[in-house]
Amino acid sequence: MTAQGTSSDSDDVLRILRPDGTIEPGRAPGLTVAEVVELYRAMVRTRMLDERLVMLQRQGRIGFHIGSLGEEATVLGTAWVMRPQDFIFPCYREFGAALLRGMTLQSYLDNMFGNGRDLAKGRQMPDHITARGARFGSVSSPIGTQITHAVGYAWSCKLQRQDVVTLVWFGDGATSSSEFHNGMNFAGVYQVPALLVCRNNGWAISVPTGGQTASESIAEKGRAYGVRSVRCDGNDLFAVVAAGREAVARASRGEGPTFLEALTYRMSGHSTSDDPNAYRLDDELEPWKKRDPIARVRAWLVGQGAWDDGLDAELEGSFDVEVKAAIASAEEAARPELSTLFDDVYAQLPAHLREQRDQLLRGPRPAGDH
Ligand SMILES: Cc1ncc(C[n+]2csc(CCOP(=O)(O)OP(=O)(O)O)c2C)c(N)n1
Ligand SMILES: [Mg+2]
Repeated sequence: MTAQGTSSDSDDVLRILRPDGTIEPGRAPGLTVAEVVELYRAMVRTRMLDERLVMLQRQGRIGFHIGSLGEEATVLGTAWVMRPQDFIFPCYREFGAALLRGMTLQSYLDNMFGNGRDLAKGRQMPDHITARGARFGSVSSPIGTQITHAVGYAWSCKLQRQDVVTLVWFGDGATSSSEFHNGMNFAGVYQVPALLVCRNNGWAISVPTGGQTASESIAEKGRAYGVRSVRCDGNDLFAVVAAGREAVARASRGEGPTFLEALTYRMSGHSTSDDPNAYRLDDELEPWKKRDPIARVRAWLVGQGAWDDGLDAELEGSFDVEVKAAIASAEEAARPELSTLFDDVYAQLPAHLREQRDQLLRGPRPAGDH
């Protein structure tokens, strides 16, 4: 079985920017050149970080990384359309969006090293970020749980008549989870202001989309719940932005949720803990390399006279300096204090936990003291 389910050539798939950087007849980019430059820079930075973090993991300096290689247009395009008051419920591949929303690079890297400055206090795996200030919730690893969170939050905003739309990302595999069905049903019945985005990247670890569902498309599953459901080429930044913008405008006008199936491809392994050579042929990557979401935007920008090799070198050079400094600072920063392990669960620490904390802080008991 292969990941054929992700073909973005069907007629019901919105496409605007072709792989060669030209625009489909009758369509427009929908973004200014300056906006495209900003998004292109964000996509390149996300990819550079992805590559750097894999190297750090291979060198044993961080424990884990899960990236968005090949999925940058889906992730950054949908984050881009969200307004400042909107709230994002992430999956685990969307660190680039957190940075776009205002999380600092240093804060992200503090999480990757689990140091004492990490907003998750070093208690989470790397990439399990949280950035409340950017209205970007905690990364949800248990498959699909963020869907019900996003729908519930959107419902509460609707009840309180607040103009807030929620965005939630999840994978193709997550559409088999009970949380997907609970969330979709609730979204449909209560017509909540949410944009639900399935990054259909062809794989759920080693299970191809074709082995995940017998439905003709993932979008079809949303229609079954009365949720407006659309598909777009997830490697086409302009199509992602157009579909996302319309969804946010509708939700804000009280016209309910949109389910967006973005057809893309996971160009890397599932995470640094996975070896895709065990289940995927390299041949499968080739057609997707030709549809690379970043190369496509670059080709359009070059066509507009707005980008060239010199600007790439400048962008890569300055980001390299920034990343190296942030990595050095994150790596050198002190680890979280041991005592903080006991914080944040109880307002007043119960006696038995106080005892355990004090024992821990005293260090190992002397030999023979049993
Ligand atoms: C409830 C639950 N079951 C199993 C897992 C292990 N797991 C982690 S990621 C994953 C596959 C998810 O695939 P998909 O939803 O397509 O997202 P992708 O990783 O492709 O972005 C699985 C099975 C988990 N995290 N949670
Ligand atoms: Mg997937």
